[in-house]
Amino acid sequence: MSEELFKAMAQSIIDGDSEEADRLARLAIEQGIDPLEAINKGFVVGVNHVGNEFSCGNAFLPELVMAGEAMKAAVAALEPEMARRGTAREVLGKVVLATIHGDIHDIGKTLVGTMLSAAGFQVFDLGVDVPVETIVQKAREVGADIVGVSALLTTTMVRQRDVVEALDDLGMRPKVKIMVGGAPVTREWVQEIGADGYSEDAIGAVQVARRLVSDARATSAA
Ligand code: B1M
Repeated sequence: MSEELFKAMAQSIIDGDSEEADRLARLAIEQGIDPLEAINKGFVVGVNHVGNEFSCGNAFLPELVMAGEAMKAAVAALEPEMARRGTAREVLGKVVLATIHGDIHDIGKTLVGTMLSAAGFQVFDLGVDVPVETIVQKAREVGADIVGVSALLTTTMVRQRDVVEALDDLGMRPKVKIMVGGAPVTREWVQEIGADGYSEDAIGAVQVARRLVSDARATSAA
């Protein structure tokens, strides 16, 4: 039963049908399906398909845009349920989160923010296309434990390094930890730029954030 629903979810994204994606997301909640399972086994399968078709030249920008809109509609419908399922209520730490300058992909970043909030982090989501200076200023203003930088393009991923360098130059590290993510980001890239953590998905991002906060507290206590 769920398998059919997951297939329909993927198809709604491929069709760029936001209304259907929203309907199926709400149906999943009614049926007690874990919202993250709906995203990963259903909607993401569709968006990855469209992404692959776009890379091969079989799909074009309008299809990519419509798939993105449908994906956002699905995630927006599932978000309240994801937040409701979060159990930890104490504030685990402060996270300043952004998609880096030049990049307007926000679906994955928003998902990461939702999961971090649900887990008990206080998240300051600065949105998309955010300059390095704005990220750094906000981190200073709120006393962030973690700065999270998302990038979906190989051309914008390089700016994650600028955030690392800016926080280094201002002497804000190692107290402030840096987590990076996004489809092109790899473990090797994280090591190369000297960031503190990385995750391939939103659930992993919560685990990494927990570890980084406990490392930061251990550093300050030493
Ligand atoms: Co864009 N796009 N896009 N796009 N788009 C990609 C990224 C691309 C891989 C498609 C392709 O060619 N196969 C390609 C990049 C190629 C490259 O750089 N190597 C691409 C391109 C080329 C472009 C444009 C340049 C197209 C053009 O204009 N010619 C343009 C760039 C615009 C810009 O940013 N300046 C563009 C535009 C768009 C849309 C606006 C149409 C739309 C975005 C809508 C939106 O976000 N509001 C869009 C979409 C939808 C995609 C794909 C199809 C899907 C992205 C997505 O939402 N995935 C994408 C192909 C793909 O990735 N399959 C593609 C679902 C989401 C849940 O996953 O974002 O990976 P993801 O997030 C995951 C993890 O990465 C991780 O956790 C998330 C949840 O599991 N994660 C983090 C993400 N951030 C994290 C941060 C963390 C930790 C983990 O810590 C801080």
